[in-house]
Amino acid sequence: MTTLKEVLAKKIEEHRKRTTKLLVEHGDVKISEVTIAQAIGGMRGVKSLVTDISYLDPYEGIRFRGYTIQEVMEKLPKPEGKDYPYVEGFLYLLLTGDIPTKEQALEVVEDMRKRSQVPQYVFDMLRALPRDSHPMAMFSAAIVSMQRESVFAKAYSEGKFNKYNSWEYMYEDVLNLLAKLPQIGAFIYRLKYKGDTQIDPDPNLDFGGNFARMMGIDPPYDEVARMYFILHSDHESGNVSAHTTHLVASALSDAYYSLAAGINGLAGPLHGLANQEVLAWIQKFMEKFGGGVPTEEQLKQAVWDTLNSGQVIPGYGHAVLRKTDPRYTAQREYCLKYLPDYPLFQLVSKLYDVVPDILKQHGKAKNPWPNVDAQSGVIQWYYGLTEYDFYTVLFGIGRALGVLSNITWDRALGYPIERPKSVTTDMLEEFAKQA
Ligand code: NMX
Ligand code: MLT
Repeated sequence: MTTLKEVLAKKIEEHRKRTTKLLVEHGDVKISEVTIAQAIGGMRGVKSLVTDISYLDPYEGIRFRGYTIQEVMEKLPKPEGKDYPYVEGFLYLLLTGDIPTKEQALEVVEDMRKRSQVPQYVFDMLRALPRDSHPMAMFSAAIVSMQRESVFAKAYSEGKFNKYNSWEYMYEDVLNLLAKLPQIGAFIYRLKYKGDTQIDPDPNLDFGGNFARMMGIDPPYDEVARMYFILHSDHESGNVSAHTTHLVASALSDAYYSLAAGINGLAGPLHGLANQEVLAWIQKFMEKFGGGVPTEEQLKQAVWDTLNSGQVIPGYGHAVLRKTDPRYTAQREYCLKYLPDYPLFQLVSKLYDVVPDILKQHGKAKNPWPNVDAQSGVIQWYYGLTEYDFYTVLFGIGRALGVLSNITWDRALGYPIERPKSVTTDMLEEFAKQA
């Protein structure tokens, strides 16, 4: 057994007692009430999910297992000579809550390397899809096509499965699946945009390093990959991709079905696809203004034109956050260090100067500040990844780390099938009369 699995098993044993005590001794304590506005309005603010993998404070932003982004980047072990941590060490943190030593992180690197072989039928299936399929549809199809590999589904069908050991089968699926995602993502990229020129992985490289290699993009893109996957990994449990993955897994669907469902949610323009939308929107400006950086006045006009045509400003606003997303700030800091004079970065910075005030004047968005998607495409574009249809696949590889850690814990703690209650409009009207 690896150190990661052993440590996780101990943590699960301890944690089960806390969950049981809460249920048995304090199960009636209220943590939330639901209004009509919340029932109609996307359940905003209703506290009805539990996760310890990450927590989102509206003003501070995300913490992973209690650590801020800066702390994660500082404390986790890093490959020799690199500034950003091993993604594998970050996975150790998400699953266990502990910062691994370099040896422990390297053990996960080795374990994932052994699990990383993508079945040939996945490549064949992807090649058979129409070449104009969206990369997110291809990514989702690749994940679900591997469902036949699920050890969780096999154990269930063989009757080996019980409430206490099911997490171990989920853990195996989760590691097997995660280990393959960089190659699947890079394969889709090179199939779709680089004339089907697959680049093989290098067994000596880590998750981020290998992804950069298989994409065919030189260092420091390996650093960008590590940073990007970590930043996009988790955003507590209520966002569409995390919630969907958890919901589907609650039916005891395996990790392949569950992640594919979450990825399908991430593909929506109000969620992960917003990073592609930001670049598409910015490119339109650039073309309109002859390719140069537009003036502040021109930008203001373009933002108002977008709002007046009934569209949202991509990369701005958030359902929970009420300040600038620290994931935006982390990527902005990268840009300030490595590409401060890059025109696209300057344009994104100018947008940061003008959009919040305009959104405040517009008066609709509860949060006028930028989210993670407003900044991420710029860095990709700078390193030559200009095919912005692909950007949400990058988000998806990162998001898999968080949502798959979550469903491992869902099984460990024996969470039941998720099934909230719905009411009719007549009933809401009746509640309103009685209030
Ligand atoms: N531009 C214009 N209008 C906006 C924006 C924006 N960026 N954000 C919110 N609004 C509008 C929203 O459409 C709604 O209008 P209406 O009452 O006409 O339906 C009103 O403001 C109130 O919405 P909020 O309560 O502030 O936001 P909500 O929680 O419903 O939605 C988002 C959150 C993120 C879906 C929304 O802010 C948005 O559409 N942003 C742009 C898309 C985006 O950047 N998505 C990425 C989110 C992060 N991610 O990576 O997933
Ligand atoms: C996310 O990373 O999932 C997004 O910021 C959306 C959210 O948290 O609702």
